[in-house]
Amino acid sequence: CDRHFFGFGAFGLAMPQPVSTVRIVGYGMTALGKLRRSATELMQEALQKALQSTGLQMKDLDGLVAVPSLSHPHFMEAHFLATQVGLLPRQNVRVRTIDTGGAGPVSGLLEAVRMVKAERCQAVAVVAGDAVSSLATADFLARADQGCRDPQGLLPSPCIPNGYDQVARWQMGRSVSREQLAMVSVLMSRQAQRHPLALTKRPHSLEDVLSSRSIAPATNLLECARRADGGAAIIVASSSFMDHHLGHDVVSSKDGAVSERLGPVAASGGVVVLGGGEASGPLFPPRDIDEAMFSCEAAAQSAFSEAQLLPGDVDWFGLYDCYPVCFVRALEACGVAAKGQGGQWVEQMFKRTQSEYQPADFPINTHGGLLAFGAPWEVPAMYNIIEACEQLTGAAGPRQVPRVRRALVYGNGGIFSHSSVAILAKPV
Ligand code: MLC
Repeated sequence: CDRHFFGFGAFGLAMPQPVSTVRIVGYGMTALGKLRRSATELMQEALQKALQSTGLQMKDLDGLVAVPSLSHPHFMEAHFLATQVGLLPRQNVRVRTIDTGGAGPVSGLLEAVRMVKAERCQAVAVVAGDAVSSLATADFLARADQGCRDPQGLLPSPCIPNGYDQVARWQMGRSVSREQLAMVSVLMSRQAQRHPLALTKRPHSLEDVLSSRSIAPATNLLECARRADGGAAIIVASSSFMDHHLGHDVVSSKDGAVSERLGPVAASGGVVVLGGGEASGPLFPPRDIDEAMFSCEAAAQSAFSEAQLLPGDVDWFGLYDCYPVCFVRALEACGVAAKGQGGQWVEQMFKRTQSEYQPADFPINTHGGLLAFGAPWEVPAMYNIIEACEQLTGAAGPRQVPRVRRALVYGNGGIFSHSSVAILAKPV
């Protein structure tokens, strides 16, 4: 019974933790690119890799959250996937589909935490995958436009870039200039150079971005989320379940080298979910844009309040950057930059990272974000979560920011239509 008060105690790794501690204990992801595979295949591969990284098997899961795909949509995506992988039919398994657009992986993480805490699930997978790069452009745009087109037809095709563009032009003159928006893409391309899976293989110059093809009045091609195929998954579990699972594993392991075959997150005791928050906005920008349409501020405030932390307590940020204006607003909403100073903050960082720089100089989106790492529709916030896990467990290699104790991840859905924020920490 004592064991119930110790997280990962059998592994001898951590201090006593209350039984209710919920952790991300593993993750997995596929390659990114034009993969010519279905979204379901990508989800399955990511799920298998996530399970492997925890030493768990499919039979150990009793919960699954999935976000839907654009390329291969299914009625009740989570039920479809759970049936495909043999998780269903089985007693006492709960699965649900969450559609908050690009916020989905963070909403899914928060839902998985609730499933462990309130529904007594022991291990819940959160899975996302999509193949939007393998769709022909016309097909992709027909599907993407359908989701966000406003009934009055104010949003021309491509609706998503045009929707963000309307907000970008509204924001210009308030806290950001046209050049500062373009600098966000340059910054992400610089960060991507340190991640082996990132799609953008060489840094952009400001001129590259400003002279790339115009997609909307103040949005060029290199300022659009970089379309990709890919899948990613995380496993969320209670510390007492993992303690039991790993304890058994240690006993049954012949060579005792359990940690060698586990991923860095499971081997280091998991990443604790300290708090989260969500808030919503309209599906497309209203005719008269004002602050009321944005929701990241409220989501971040809820997350900070639940975690009982302030922005200065966070060492690494994974901020959604589908378009530069989303990133600039996130800087201000999450307290990295003061209100109205987002553009200036970007410009300072642009100058600071012009020559050789350390990950600690710019501890945000160290993988390159949606603009440069890759953006398989609703998957990319999962990359923010995975990068946060790597930073918190010291597994980020050349991207490692020293001494990361707490990380904030933000997912944004639609055209500022939903915000989900989670604050994660390494166990103490
Ligand atoms: C595209 N390219 C990039 C890039 N974007 N390269 C570097 N950085 C970027 N950010 C490259 C492509 O890989 C390709 O290279 C070439 O530029 C042309 O891009 P394309 O996509 O093939 O062009 P096209 O078919 O003409 O379509 C252009 C487009 C489309 C702008 C209409 O790319 C698009 O809609 N992108 C945005 C996707 C999007 O909005 N996602 C959702 C974000 S909102 P090569 O070598 O193959 O020629 C969100 C919230 C939510 O995230 O809820 O989902």
